[in-house]
Amino acid sequence: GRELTLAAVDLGASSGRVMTARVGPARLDLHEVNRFTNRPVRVAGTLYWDVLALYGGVLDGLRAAGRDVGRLDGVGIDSWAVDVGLLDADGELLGNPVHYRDARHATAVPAVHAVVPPERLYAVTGLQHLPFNTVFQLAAQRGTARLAAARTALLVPDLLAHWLTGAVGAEVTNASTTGLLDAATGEWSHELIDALGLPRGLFPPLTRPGDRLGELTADVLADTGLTGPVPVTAVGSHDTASAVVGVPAESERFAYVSCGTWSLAGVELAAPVLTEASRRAGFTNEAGVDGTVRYLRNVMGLWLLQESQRTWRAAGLPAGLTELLHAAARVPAFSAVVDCNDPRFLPPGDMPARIAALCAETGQTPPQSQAETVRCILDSLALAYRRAVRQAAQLSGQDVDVVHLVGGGARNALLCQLTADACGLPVVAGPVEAAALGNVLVQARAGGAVAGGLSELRQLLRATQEVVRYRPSSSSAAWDAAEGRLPRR
Ligand code: LFR
Repeated sequence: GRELTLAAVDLGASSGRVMTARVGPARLDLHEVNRFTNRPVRVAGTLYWDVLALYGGVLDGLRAAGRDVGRLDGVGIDSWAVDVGLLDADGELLGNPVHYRDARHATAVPAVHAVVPPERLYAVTGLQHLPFNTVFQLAAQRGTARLAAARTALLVPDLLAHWLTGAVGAEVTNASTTGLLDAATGEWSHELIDALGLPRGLFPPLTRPGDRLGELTADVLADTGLTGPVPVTAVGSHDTASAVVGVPAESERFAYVSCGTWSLAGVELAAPVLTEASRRAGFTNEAGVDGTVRYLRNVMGLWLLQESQRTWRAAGLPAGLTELLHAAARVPAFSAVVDCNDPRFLPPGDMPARIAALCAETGQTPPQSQAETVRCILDSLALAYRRAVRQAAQLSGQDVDVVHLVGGGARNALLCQLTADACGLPVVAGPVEAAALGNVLVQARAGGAVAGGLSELRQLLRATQEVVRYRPSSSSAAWDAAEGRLPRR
């Protein structure tokens, strides 16, 4: 294969980035060309994504990529899941996409469950219940002028790809997070769409990672200074799907924690697990690249830490991550632990206060200092990873002998060590940019620069990316005892 120069657009909940990569049979170099803040905006009580600012950041990134590398052989886009932009009959965007942390989505849960019981939703979609799944978001908008005017619903990466190319589609890894995709057929579920009174036409034809979506339009080429044609290729457009491609696993016996604002902890499977036990345990069967299943659970993740830092900064307290982690390492372990997935942690707000309240409720002494709060968050995250990894293995029958921790959290040495200790397994930390790497690998394969399945792509990762290994140290009895303090799940 020849070498290609590719751009990955990777949008996270707190920042977006455009990276360029040179990829060939023995080469995978990634380089950041633009990073921009993703700042949600509350307007009249609703929390929105500022999607035009994000698109502006993408164009700036493509322009910078053109300046850096001359020409691009392709572009791929991934972002967080579930949220959609609605287009009207003229193809105009009907307002900004609403943020999944907006409280209104959850109000539709009882109405949806009255029409399709949770057991049936799970049997069809295999999707974990999250109160903001697209199915609830759309149900919450029933009767609004906006939904009545909507002709096409586009997930965020599909919306950006539409603006870049004109193409309309729904990439399947991300579509699998809507709660409207049939896990058995891999197609939109007309049973659910009809039962909920949604127009079938809202949901565009599915595309798959590796499909050529189109080319940058003449406008975009002029605006970015790039020379055409530049193909836009479907990747695992759900960031977690790309991050799982980016796990440098050696064998199949691995678990992963994709650790960013959210932590997604689980295993990779060949077929979904749709049992009642799995539903009750809150495991999801999201579509992965190459027909794999991402069997995982959402853990509230570094959000707890990010929002704590924001709260402290607003109060005029120092909140630098390095200093906080340093201080937290000196706090005794397990002084207090919380259930990270308590629904009260979902909306933005004062996390230190919420954590203290939860500790008090469970009869523990609430953390007092910033260091104690950070320690409580990290111990609690490690406990949540331990639960998710063990239960994923147990419910799926997949053996696990190593945990790969990828994403920004891989830089957090204390969290990585605690995860190794909690799981009683070695942790391989990195790459930090797993999602962008998974994004360019899928493009590179579609473009003929690399060949093979996920294991060959991962071999290239192992040959080119740095990782850090952590061995489990502390006794598992301490973690068993800490786990006993949490409510059962
Ligand atoms: C991670 C992620 C999760 C999804 C959440 C909300 O960035 O994509 O997988 O559950 O964001 O979309």
